[in-house]
Amino acid sequence: MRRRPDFRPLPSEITPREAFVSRRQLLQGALALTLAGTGSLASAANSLRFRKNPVYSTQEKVNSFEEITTYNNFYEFGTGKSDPAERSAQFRPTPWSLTVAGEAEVTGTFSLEDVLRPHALEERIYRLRCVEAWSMVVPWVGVPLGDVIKRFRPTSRAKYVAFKTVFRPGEMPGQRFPVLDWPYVEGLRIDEAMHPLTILAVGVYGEPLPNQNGAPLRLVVPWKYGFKSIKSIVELRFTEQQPPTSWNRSAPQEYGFYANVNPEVDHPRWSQAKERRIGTGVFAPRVPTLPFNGYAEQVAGLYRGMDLVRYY
Ligand SMILES: Nc1nc2c(c(=O)[nH]1)N[C@H]1C(S)=C(S)[C@@H](COP(=O)(O)O)O[C@H]1N2
Ligand SMILES: [Mo]
Repeated sequence: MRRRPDFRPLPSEITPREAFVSRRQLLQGALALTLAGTGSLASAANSLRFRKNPVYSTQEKVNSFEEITTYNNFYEFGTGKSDPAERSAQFRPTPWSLTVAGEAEVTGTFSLEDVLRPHALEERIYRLRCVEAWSMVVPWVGVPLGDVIKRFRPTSRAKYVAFKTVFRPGEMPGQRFPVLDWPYVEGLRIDEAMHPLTILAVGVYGEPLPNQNGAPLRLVVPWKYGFKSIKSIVELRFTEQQPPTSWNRSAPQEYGFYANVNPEVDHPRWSQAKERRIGTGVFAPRVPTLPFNGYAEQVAGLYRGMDLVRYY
């Protein structure tokens, strides 16, 4: 793993050797307890250690692991909802590295372990609202993106963060066809990226992300349509200009840069006013979609004074 000499952990991240050893022992003990306590079917080797974050979690009924991992959008593995689960077995999410570039004091390529080590994992239950008008409730495990970003010390010129998905046509059969301009790219304004609701997810249902959900590292921005939550991220770049995004490039009149969930702004080909919650059955009534996907209280302030019809 290449590691640029200018990447030094902050003093608070340095763990004395003894503390590290005892923490590891503690971790093993806690893991056994977690498994005994929840009766989880997951093997000890696969389970993540995290704390639940009720403050940032919805009380709604979570979707099943089966629903969350078999009804996906991940065009790198095909455009059908079951393609990602059926066609991602060849994908190898370990080892993984993340390149950090652009307007920041700390840049370079880092192992995912180095990126995550100082951060405590949290479980957050968020609604996911796809632009195709279906939704799910997902127990993600991850870390606030803002906490990770701070360690790279973005400069005052960093107005946006651009994200890039891995390009591996050998392992991702969908990338052999020009469905989108690969690799998939996305972006956030820096204040959106720093917002405490925005997370980098590494797991779901207490286990590392399955390939179809964006292993080993994906973005989750709960007040935006699902396509902003880019999967299998390999690069994070701080930019002064608004970066291009895959769906905006492919159909600019249908998909904007902001993509905030907005029941009042319809997709040109269908309404965004209601949604179908996956798992409630085809005859279940559609439920109204909430502004900012129900997170308006927390995030509406980011867009004060902006015309959200123009900036869709
Ligand atoms: N790289 C990449 N990321 C992606 C997509 C994709 O096709 N490629 N689809 C997006 C869309 S449209 C949605 S709705 C969510 C779906 O996430 P899930 O499959 O974990 O529910 O992933 C998003 N992230
Ligand atoms: Mo989506």
